[in-house]
Order: sequence, then C-alpha cells, then structure tokens
Amino acid sequence: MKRPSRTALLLSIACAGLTAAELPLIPRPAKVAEQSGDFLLRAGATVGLENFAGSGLILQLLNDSSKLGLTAAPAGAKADITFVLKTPDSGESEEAYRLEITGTGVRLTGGPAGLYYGAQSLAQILSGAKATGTGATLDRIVISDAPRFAWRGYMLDESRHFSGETAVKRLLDAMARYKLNRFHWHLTDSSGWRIEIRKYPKLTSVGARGDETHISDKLPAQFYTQERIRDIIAYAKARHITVIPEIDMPGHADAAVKAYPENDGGGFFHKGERDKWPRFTFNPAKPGTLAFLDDILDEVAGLFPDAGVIHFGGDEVNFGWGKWPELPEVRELMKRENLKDNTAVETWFNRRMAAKINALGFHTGGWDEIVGRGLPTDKTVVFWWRHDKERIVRAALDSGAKVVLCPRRPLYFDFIQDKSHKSGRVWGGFNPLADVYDFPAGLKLTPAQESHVLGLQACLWTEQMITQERRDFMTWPRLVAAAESGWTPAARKDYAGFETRLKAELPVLRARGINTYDPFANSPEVIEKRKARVTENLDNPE
Ligand code: TNX
Repeated sequence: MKRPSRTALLLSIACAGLTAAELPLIPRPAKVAEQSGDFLLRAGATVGLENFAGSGLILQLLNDSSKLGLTAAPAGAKADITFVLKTPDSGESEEAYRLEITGTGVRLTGGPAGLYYGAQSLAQILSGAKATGTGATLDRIVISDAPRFAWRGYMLDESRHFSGETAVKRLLDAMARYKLNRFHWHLTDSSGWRIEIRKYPKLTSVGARGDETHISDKLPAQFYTQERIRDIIAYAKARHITVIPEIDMPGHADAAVKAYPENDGGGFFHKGERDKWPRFTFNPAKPGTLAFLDDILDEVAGLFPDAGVIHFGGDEVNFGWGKWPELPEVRELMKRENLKDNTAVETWFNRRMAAKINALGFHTGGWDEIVGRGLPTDKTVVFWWRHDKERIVRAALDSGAKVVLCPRRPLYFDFIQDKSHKSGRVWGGFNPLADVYDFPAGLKLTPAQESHVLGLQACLWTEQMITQERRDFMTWPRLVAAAESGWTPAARKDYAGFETRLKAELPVLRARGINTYDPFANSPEVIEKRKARVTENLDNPE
C-alpha cells in the first residue's frame, strides 16, 4: 500500500479539525482543538464548584442535560468536573472561558460569567454525548471561547400584548442557553403601561388595562409589580443577563397620558390612523410633565440598579407632535430657548431627559432618532433600527457613540421568516433565518466602526402577536441564529454547519415548551386569525 501523501495527511488533519468544529454547540465556539481519546464521565461523578455568582444553578444545569446524577464535591476535594474561578487577563472578555476535557476529567476556567457560559457549553455537550450504562463518553477537547460582541440582546414588547412572568422566565432560560446577555424590556407604549410606579398608581390601574387588540378600560390591568420586577431581574442576573428597562418618551405615551391627562402633548397624525392614538406624546415642555417623568425615572433607577442603561425610547415622535406648536408650554419654551421647530423642541427634550438619566448614574439608551441631537457620546447608547438609513448608523459610529445594531431587516422578528407566511411584516423582503445568521456581514463595518459596536439585538414588536404560541413562532429559531451572530467570530461562522446543529436543537426548544418554527419542515404558520395580514412598511417615510 502506498504511503499517504503529504496532502492527504494534511487533509485528514484538516478533517479532524472539521469534526471538532461540528461539535453540537450553539453558538459555535471561537476555538476548538480536538485531541484523541475520550473520558468517561461516570454517573454520580462529582462537580467542584467554588462559590461564584450563578454557581448554584450550574449543578442543576449539568444534571438537567446529562441525567447523570452529578453531585457537588466536598470543598477542597478533587472533583471529576472542576470549575476554576480566575480573574480575566487584561484585555480578555469577562465572558471568556476555557473548557478542557482530558483523559482524567473536565476542567473549566473563567470569570463568573465565563464559567457560566462554559457550563452552558458543557451542558450542550453532555446532552449530545453517547451515554453508556455507567456514564457518558466525552471526546477529549479544548475549547477557548469568548464572544465577538459584548451586547447580545433581545427586546420584548410587552405593551402591545402582555407576555407575563412565566413566558419571560422561560425566555430568559433559553436566552442563557445561547449565551445571550441583554434583555431589553419594552414596558411602556401606547397600548399599555406595564410597570408599577408607586408614586403614580394610575399608570397601572388605568394605563395597564387592555392591549393593542382590546383597547378597553374594562379589562383587568396587566402589569408587573415592583416585587415581580425585582424577582425577574434577579432571575436574569443569576443567568448573567442584564435587564434593560425602556420607558418610551416623548412618543408612544397614550397609556400614561390616559392615566394622567395633564401630561398630554397631543396625538397621532399618520395615514388615517389619527384617532387611534390621540394622546401619542407627552407634553415635552410642561414643567409638571418633566417632573412626572423624573419621578418615574427615579423609581426605575432604583428598581434596575445594575442595568447600566435606561432606555428612554425617543422614537417616532414626529408621528404625534402635530399639536406641539399649539401648546402654551411649548410656545413659551420655543421663545425662551430660541427653538425654531418641533425637531428643536424634541432635541431640547431629549437633552433634558438624558441629563436626568445620566445624573442617576446610567447611560441613556435611545432609538436612532437621537443621533445628531448632541447627547454626550460617552453616556449614550444608540439603537440603530432604521435599516433603510445606513447613513445614520455610520454617523453614530463615526461620532464615537456606542451602538447596538438592531435594524428592522434582519433583526425585527415581527417580519415574516418564510415567503409562504401570511401574517407579519415585509419591507422589500423579509427576515429569513439565513439573513439573521449572516448579519452584520452585509454592513461591511470597518474595524474602527466595529470597535464602537456594542453588539446586536433582535426585537419582537407584538402588535400582531396576541398569543404566546405566535410570539414563540416569530422568535424561534431566529433568536438562535442571532445568538450565534452575536457570539461567534465572523471567520468561524458557517451557515451549513449551523443548520446541522440547529436541526438537533429544535427538539430542545420544544421540550422547553417553546413553539418554534421549523424552517426545515416549513411547519404550519401560527396565525392570529383576527389580524392575519402581511403589512408593508408601516413606518414614517421621513
Ligand atoms: C417601529 S422600532 C417602532 C415600534 C413598532 C415597530 C413595528 C421603534 C423604535 N418603533 O413602535 O412596534 O416599528 O415593527
């Protein structure tokens, strides 16, 4: 027999690399080195965990996925799976980890977040491992992993339709599995105010009744008490997810203004929908309204001490500012501050509220309408959503602002995901899984621009999502693709490999009670019969 040629040898080494790369892990790790041999993790093996944030959950996580009845090793004893807490090296991400499976055991190294993500990776390996009578056989391997982006988010709109605690906790668990780390909570909008504010009880007793489908004062109020909010924040924190509150202003304000009409700044002027949201804005200039918003922000800051960012919306104000020039307080402000038009009033309002948020010790988050308004770039996070206005994201990045990329295409999950789908948005196209996966390659960011990108975020706007079944259908599996886009280095992304891994992952989602769409079988669309329609471009042309 001929000796294998050098090329054949190199090829087989490359193939071994490929096998390693096909580990059933989502998101795909930054670096994987496979070694020959394996390790038998016995049933009842021990786990050595130091006490670090989230450690309590790790044993449970490993047991849920392995069914091996792993037990905690006594302090100081040698364990089969060892977690080693270390301070990240300088320049290294706090989320980085190393996972080694050697001939004698499993060893994970990292900071608290890194160890948690290492445990998530190990849990995925364990659930895919060959189980024998006595345990699970694990291939020897070394994974060195760290995220591409620090912000890997998902936004849920609970105003238009309320999801509630059970669905939110289930979502947080699934997000954690895919190493997503920001939950942007859209808690207020015209259809309902969903967060208890103690100083203004009517915000919820009046403002939380009804939703986008049922505009009614008779329905029970749907909202989170402050106690519930604290509990959900803690639940997220244990999973290394930061919850970012959004209190939308000065637009999208109907629910709040319905409760406290003295803050009315007038309504919606758009394509015949003028009567639907007659109190779309807060009065942007009235001292009492500014004090009211300050009080709300004070309570929000107290409730979300670790959020880092309070998002104040700032979107689509021009949809409802038609009455502003008639408001006495606006007229007075314009004269006093020499403001020439509504845009200038909006800018004044933005600066005023951003200063308040900054004074509370938070960055101001805002939709991309805030670009060019002179907010301090070092204390502001821009959420770029208008995919058709690339110049805005470039302007924001070039100004040095921190940016979260969440363009409607491909990251708004109220867009349909398959051309056969009948319910949801389209806009010169829609948002299939592959587009979510490829993002942000199409933006062709320069390295300097990418250095200002905090990360990316998918958003679920729920105007057309009444049931959880449909919200799940629109979210999944696209959120899995977004998670890999946020975590995996560009050079390691591979859509075909992702599809293979995702196929095996869909049953995992289903087992958690998540009604994911199956793009491989084109599973039946979940349609809200009352509102089934494909809607083209609802937004302002500006
Ligand atoms: C625009 S995104 C909005 C939302 C809508 C969404 C529907 C943004 C900042 N504003 O109020 O729900 O489009 O896709």
